[in-house]
Amino acid sequence: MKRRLLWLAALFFTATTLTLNAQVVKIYPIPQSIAWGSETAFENSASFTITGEADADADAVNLFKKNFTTTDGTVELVIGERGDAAVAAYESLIPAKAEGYYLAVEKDKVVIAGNDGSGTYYGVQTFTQMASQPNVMCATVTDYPSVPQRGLVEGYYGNPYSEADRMGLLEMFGEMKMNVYIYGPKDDAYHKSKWREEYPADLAKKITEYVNVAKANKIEFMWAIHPGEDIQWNSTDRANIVNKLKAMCELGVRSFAVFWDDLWNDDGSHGDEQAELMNYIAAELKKSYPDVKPLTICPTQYNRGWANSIYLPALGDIMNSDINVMWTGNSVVDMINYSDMTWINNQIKRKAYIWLNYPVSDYCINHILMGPTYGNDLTIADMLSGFVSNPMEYAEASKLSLFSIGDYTWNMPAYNADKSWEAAIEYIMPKSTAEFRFFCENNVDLGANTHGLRRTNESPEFVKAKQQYDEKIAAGDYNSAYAAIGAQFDKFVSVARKLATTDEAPALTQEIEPWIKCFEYIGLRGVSLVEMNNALLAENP
Ligand code: 14T
Repeated sequence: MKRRLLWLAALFFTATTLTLNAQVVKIYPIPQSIAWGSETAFENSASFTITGEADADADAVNLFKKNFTTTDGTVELVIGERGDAAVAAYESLIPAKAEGYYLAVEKDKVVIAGNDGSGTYYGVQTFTQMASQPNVMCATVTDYPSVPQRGLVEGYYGNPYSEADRMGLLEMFGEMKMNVYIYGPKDDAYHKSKWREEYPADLAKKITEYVNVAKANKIEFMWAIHPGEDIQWNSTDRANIVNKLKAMCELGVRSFAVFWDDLWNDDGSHGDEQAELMNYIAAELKKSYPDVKPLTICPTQYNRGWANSIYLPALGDIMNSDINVMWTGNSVVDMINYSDMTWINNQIKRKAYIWLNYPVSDYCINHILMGPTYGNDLTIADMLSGFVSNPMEYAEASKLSLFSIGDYTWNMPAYNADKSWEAAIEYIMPKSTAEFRFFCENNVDLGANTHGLRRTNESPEFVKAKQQYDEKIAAGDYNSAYAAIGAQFDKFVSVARKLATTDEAPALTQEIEPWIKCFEYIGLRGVSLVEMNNALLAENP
């Protein structure tokens, strides 16, 4: 293959050392079904001839050509969607599910047959991971997502992402089969405080770029408007909203959300008006842009703790049944369980669209949330219309949790929070994996905070070393007490220095620099403490 992504190679080598055979590549997100053969199909340096290119999804073909050599090929690639002549023989093997695909790797032949264009594209993504080992093994994959919409909502308070941040996330989403990017930065004036106004030309151009890059990666770029702080419930402001969204359509957007969260002047007394406005917007947009997607609403009462008995049922009764309703769970910051889903779906008479407030850190800004993404129920896939994560204002660091959100939402029953976390660490830092893992395991818990979310297993190695220290001190064995804890402090320092100097993820290193520094200082303080003790023991004044 042309571009050998380091993390893929890293995953491969981990797998080989564990299994002592060169066949198993860990694929993320975990496919619904994968059967490995015992034989090599071809070498990953092979070149391909493509059958079906003219009818196949163009983004899928482009991705294949970007990742593999397709001149003078010896291996045949058969590619296309259900209904295309090239894949007619495989039609019955394609899962009849949106974004599903069938992938077969055989002797000198690869078949990638999507149920639709996204399916074909995802088949190419999976094949790219399979071809990360020198000998590409025979295998059959049947795959499709657990949850229809999977991705993020840029909806935190704080610095909106930069263009580079967003492009990096869109690329990762393509690889992780995530299909929605909801754009709603609280500090983008044209989203919230100046919602009536159109973007100036320079910013408008960027929106179009996001739409296009998202499209090429099979992602829906959903643009959100936040009009609630000063909206007047009259026909002028109705028209203002529709006009603004039409202007966004002119920039290429075809998917919209309306956010009514955190209105400190309204706790949900305008439910009927909101619901009717949603229907009105949908009808008006459809007149001019028939291909506009169903709308999404973030309600004012977006969690159970804030819900009265009137607001949500009104939305459920009044709004068109294809309008998605966002929901954060039992409280603002909460993991989602089965009984919550039953409750909310009953209120809104449709499947809720989860807005997970994790790993967002705007309410605990001196922490960075790098632990496993655990606690969401593994049996709720059929109760959801979508599941998106509200991340930290640090895009690169958030990729750790977002990787697991992708894994969880693609194949929910197979999700393992710890394994997914390990794979994400390797994906982000393919070389300094051990060091990055140590940094992450020491940045897990939020500490005391207004929303009450806590994360377990903070700093496990340090906790153990401290326990040894306490035992040794109690036994009067000061030298080995300080040796036990001193090794941990040394590790903090060396890990911090490695992470600060490695060049494998420069954007991440820059983003988390304050935490890396802090990590080093904590270590250095500990080292000084140990040195002081040694001096005392040596009676060195
Ligand atoms: F829209 C919602 F689903 C939502 O969660 N809104 C905000 C969100 O933008 C923010 O990132 C998140 C975490 O802080 O919580 C919501 O914002 C709040 C919630 C509060 F309870 C802001 C202040 C609060 F007191």
